[in-house]
Amino acid sequence: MFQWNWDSIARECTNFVGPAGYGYVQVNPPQEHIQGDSWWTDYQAVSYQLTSKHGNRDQFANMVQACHAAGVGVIVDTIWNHMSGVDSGNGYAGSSFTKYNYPGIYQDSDFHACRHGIDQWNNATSIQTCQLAGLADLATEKEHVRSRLAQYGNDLLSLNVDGLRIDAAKHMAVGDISNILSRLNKQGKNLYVTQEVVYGAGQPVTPNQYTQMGHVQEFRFKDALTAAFTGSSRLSDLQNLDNRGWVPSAKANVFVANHDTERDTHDLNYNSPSNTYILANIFALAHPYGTPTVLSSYSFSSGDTGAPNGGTGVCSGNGGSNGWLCQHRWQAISGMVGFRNTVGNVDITNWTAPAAQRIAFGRGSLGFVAINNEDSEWWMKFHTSLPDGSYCDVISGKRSSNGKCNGSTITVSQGSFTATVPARGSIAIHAGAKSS
Ligand code: LAG
Ligand code: CA
Repeated sequence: MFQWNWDSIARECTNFVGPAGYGYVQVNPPQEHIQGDSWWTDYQAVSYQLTSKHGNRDQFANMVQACHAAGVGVIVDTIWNHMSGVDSGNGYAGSSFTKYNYPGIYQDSDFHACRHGIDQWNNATSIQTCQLAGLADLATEKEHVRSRLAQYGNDLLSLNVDGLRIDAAKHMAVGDISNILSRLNKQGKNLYVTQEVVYGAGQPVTPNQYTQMGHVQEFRFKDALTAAFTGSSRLSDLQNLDNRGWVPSAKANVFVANHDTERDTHDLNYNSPSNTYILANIFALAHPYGTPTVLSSYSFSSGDTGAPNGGTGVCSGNGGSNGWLCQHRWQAISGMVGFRNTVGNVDITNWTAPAAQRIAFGRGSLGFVAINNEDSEWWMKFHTSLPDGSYCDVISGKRSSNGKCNGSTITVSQGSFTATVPARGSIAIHAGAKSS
């Protein structure tokens, strides 16, 4: 829920995120940050007071409670690698600071001696002890730093958060992250950890090195989807993703876009032509590889611009307004959340790819999806293990409370069905959305 404020996330958990079946919401960094209108002030930490442009400590705690009441966990974007990049100022809550000196928290000696940007991407020491984007790099091997970062983590846990997205994990040594995590008072809680380790060809710090601590974000999945949906590689080659040297499926956190990549013209985002962004999200939610994250964000013309509407997210029906996109509500995406919750981790069955940009597959007897990334309709007889019956296509609509589909209805008979998959479109059916 990129740049949504705490009060509006609380409402959205109740109104949509919980009922739709999402497991967690991921929220932006809640700690005090530098002042400014752009969204990325979030990533320049100044203190660990939970006062940020997204809300205060009480609002944060209230959000966690509301999301829990709706059956949704809260994952916090957690900055352990660095503090601010700007030289001095007052933070959002008023704390005064200079770069390398955050009164009562850190002093100069708590930062790595490398005082310039990362300049050797073939050298782990440069990647992990120099400055990512010029941000003061914490000496995460030091006792004081580790204990202060763990104290922050424990404060979040005391407010009942359920998971951490470890920002810039690649820029911290594995031993530093595991040490800090070992200090957290989990009290029996199964804390979800996902680490941001951007794969870079030939680099010495790799996503696979981080799997012992939790999930790792597998950016090669996003790269492969971007290549396939833009036609520079074949969608039909994406059946098996477990044999490519990527993070093992059980450790991979995958996505089509995050808040950084949606600002990169080489990647897919909500403006991508030919419905490719939606089709790629359908694929990510349908394919068993990894644990998917759906980005919900706002439209922008400049990459720096902060959230619209004062950070209060606004959605209704299957979309958003006031600048908010509300991707999590888009029919195809929320429909596929239901699909994924129904199929669980059942393997792919009945894979068929009659053309490079046309694929269809089942998930055993629980679901079936077809994706047509061509500009013409695809009519086909599909073989499926779904039991005979009528199913709601969850891409074009929902199953209403009266059991009818408000999109198209697909009838499976004796292990097959015929359907027309729209140009640059998809159909998906599953055992949790049968029509009566
Ligand atoms: C991340 N993951 O490792 C975040 O996902 C990413 O959004 C963060 O960068 C980055 N690491 C640091 O936490 C964002 C913006 C940067 C921005 C940075 C700090 O993408 O553009 O840098 O947050 O606010 C900005 C300026 C830079 C400047 C820097 C330091 O854009 O030009 O050097 O601030 O003052
Ligand atoms: Ca570092």
